[in-house]
Amino acid sequence: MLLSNPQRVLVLALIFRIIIIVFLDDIRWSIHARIQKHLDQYPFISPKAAQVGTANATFLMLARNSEIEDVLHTLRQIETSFNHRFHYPYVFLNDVQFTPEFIARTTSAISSSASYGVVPTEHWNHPPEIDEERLQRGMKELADKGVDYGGSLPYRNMCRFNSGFFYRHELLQNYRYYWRIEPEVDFFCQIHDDPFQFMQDNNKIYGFTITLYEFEATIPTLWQATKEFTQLYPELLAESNALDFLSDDKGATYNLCHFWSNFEIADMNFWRSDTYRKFFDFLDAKGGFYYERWGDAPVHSIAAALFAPKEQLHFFNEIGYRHGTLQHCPQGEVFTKGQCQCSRRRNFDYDGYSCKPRYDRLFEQH
Ligand SMILES: Nc1nc2c(ncn2[C@@H]2O[C@H](COP(=O)(O)OP(=O)(O)OP(=O)(O)O)[C@@H](O)[C@H]2O)c(=O)[nH]1
Ligand SMILES: *[C@@H]1O[C@H](CO)[C@@H](O)[C@H](O)[C@H]1NC(C)=O
Ligand SMILES: [Mg+2]
Repeated sequence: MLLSNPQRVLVLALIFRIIIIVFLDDIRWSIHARIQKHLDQYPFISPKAAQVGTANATFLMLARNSEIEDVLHTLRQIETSFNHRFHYPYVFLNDVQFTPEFIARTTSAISSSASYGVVPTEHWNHPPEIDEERLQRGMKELADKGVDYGGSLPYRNMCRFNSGFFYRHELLQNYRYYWRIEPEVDFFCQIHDDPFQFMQDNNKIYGFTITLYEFEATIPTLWQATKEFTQLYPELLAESNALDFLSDDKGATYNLCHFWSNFEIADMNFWRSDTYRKFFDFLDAKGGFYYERWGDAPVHSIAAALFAPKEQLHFFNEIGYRHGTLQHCPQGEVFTKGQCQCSRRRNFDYDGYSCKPRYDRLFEQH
């Protein structure tokens, strides 16, 4: 024996310690690797995002409690394609209180924070000036024609709210840009560049992905009301406006083209402007949101096309998007860069019912 008893104990203790350190380190590394793998699989919970969006912006969804499954579908789509990298907040609005279940499940589905609000009744229900009898007649007429939601009062409330009130909600006061999303929509591509930042950097006020014709039966007098308004306030028309997108005869008649508003990335300061406030109040006083069934899509589109220069509108080609049966699927390099999952053959851009050719022509003249 070279070592005495106490020395042997010391050496053994040292060896033991080395083993423990190496072993523990091993365990530490393996735990670390497992966490990393977990984070890679579920980028939503990654604490160190490569990028974080810094624009003054939020997602906005109006939804009913009963739509929870379709809402979750949309949230997974938007998180996977974009927001797990940018972490923009969400605002959820409803005409009644959201249930604890709706709040818990949506909060769990997102990588950022959310706030939940109720729409004030005076922003939702029809104003007292509306003639009850005429309203009932209007609803019956449209329902008899078989028009979608023709006989629905809640749908009319929703369209009027989305036209003239959402941007006044207290939960939206801290934001300038919003991205409107709806239950049960798809986002097909990886959105690498921040669309909000793009809006801000390029002074855009309205962005869209799909444009099409409106059902004339829902807006028989909307264009007449618009013409009355612009004759009253000709100075509000933007100099290089997009009238040719809305009309094929210099404004005499409306060609029914509009941006599909279930997707919108837009600047609320445009809706908050005196010009738009005047326009909305003028339309609202006509009662067409109720006696007819004016949609927020044609109302927003007409305003954006007439009261802003056409350079402030934007087609978001890189955002592959589906709502219902219509979808925009990027073509060519944009499809590849975005790793898009849509079928390139299913693309509405140049379908017979699309207004995209008219939009393109706005920027081709001279
Ligand atoms: N809270 C609430 N949300 C509503 C109501 N009606 C519509 N919405 C929401 O408003 C948006 C548009 O309504 P939809 O019923 O999808 O109407 P649409 O997109 O024109 O028609 P679809 O093709 O059927 O989807 C969706 O986000 C709905 O969740 C309502 O009465 N209450
Ligand atoms: C964001 O925009 C809103 C509306 O324009 C504005 O009131 C608010 O001050 C802005 N916030 C920041 C941080 O710029
Ligand atoms: Mg919808």
